[in-house]
Amino acid sequence: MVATHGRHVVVESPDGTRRICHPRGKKSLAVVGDQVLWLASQDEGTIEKVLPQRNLLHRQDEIRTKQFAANLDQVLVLIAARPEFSESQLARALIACEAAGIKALVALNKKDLGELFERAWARLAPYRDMGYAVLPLALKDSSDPDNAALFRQLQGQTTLVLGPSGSGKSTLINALIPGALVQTNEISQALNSGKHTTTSTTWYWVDPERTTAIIDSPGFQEFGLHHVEPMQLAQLMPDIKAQAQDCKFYNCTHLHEPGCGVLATLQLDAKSADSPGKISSSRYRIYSELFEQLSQPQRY
Ligand SMILES: Nc1nc2c(ncn2[C@@H]2O[C@H](COP(=O)(O)OP(=O)(O)OP(=O)(O)O)[C@@H](O)[C@H]2O)c(=O)[nH]1
Ligand SMILES: [Mg+2]
Ligand SMILES: [Zn+2]
Repeated sequence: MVATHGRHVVVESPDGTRRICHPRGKKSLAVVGDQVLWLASQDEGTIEKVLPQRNLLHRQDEIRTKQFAANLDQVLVLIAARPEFSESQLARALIACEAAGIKALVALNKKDLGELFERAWARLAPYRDMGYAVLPLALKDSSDPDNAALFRQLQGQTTLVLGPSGSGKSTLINALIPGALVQTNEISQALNSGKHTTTSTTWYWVDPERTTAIIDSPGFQEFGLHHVEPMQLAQLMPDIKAQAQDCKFYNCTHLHEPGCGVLATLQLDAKSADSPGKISSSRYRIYSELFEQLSQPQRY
């Protein structure tokens, strides 16, 4: 399954030919990356069966839109120096990847924006420290060696590109596949007008041998994590997880308990400004806010 357009989808056969298919009932609702069995009906087709998935990434946001992709090798969370990224949304995307058991890397685009870039890069320090690959990017400058470093990480993999609107996801597809001609959003001309913004998730082959795949997706504003249990959360945040090993209670929420390894680390950090390998105040705030949110009864 290589694309979704509302109710119908595009399916690619092993020989590379593509055709429009319609799901047959709820059970055959497929997402990009799914392997499906389909039956021809004239020049279109119906999806008869979705084969078992190796993994599935999903989110649910306030307006209830779900986006999915399945059978991924990795997720690239692409953010940029402008628009300024929300750390909370970045953290949520990474938590969703951990929950789905999918490797994630982070790239910060628009290196040409000088001080804005430097500031954004500094905000990513906790993510480097907790073990994520965080790569600089300059997609506007095709000769920049940092781009080549990222492209190497994509080789031979199936990668879903996730990120807020305007970070350069479609620009990345165009840089990797010169013939793709994906429409990109020129924010300078049409700020927030939604012009040429990506509206559907689409699979692209990077090489003619079809060994490297990259999946473009619409930008997200909200990254809902309704499927994560609050007590699961600490295990999905590597920096919190590392300190939670020391908690006195096995069911510690890391919010108020005595003998909590996470709270102890925060107190230490407050005294010595940059003790490495610890938990930043913004990360802990994100943890506690998310814990609270996920503990509320579902609003929908
Ligand atoms: N300054 C600068 N601008 C860039 C760079 N890379 C991409 N852009 C611009 O950023 C804008 C948004 O790029 P897109 O590729 O459309 O962003 P997107 O992530 O696909 O956005 P959505 O489809 O809305 O989710 C465009 O105007 C690009 O030309 C860069 O390295 N530097
Ligand atoms: Mg796009
Ligand atoms: Zn604790």
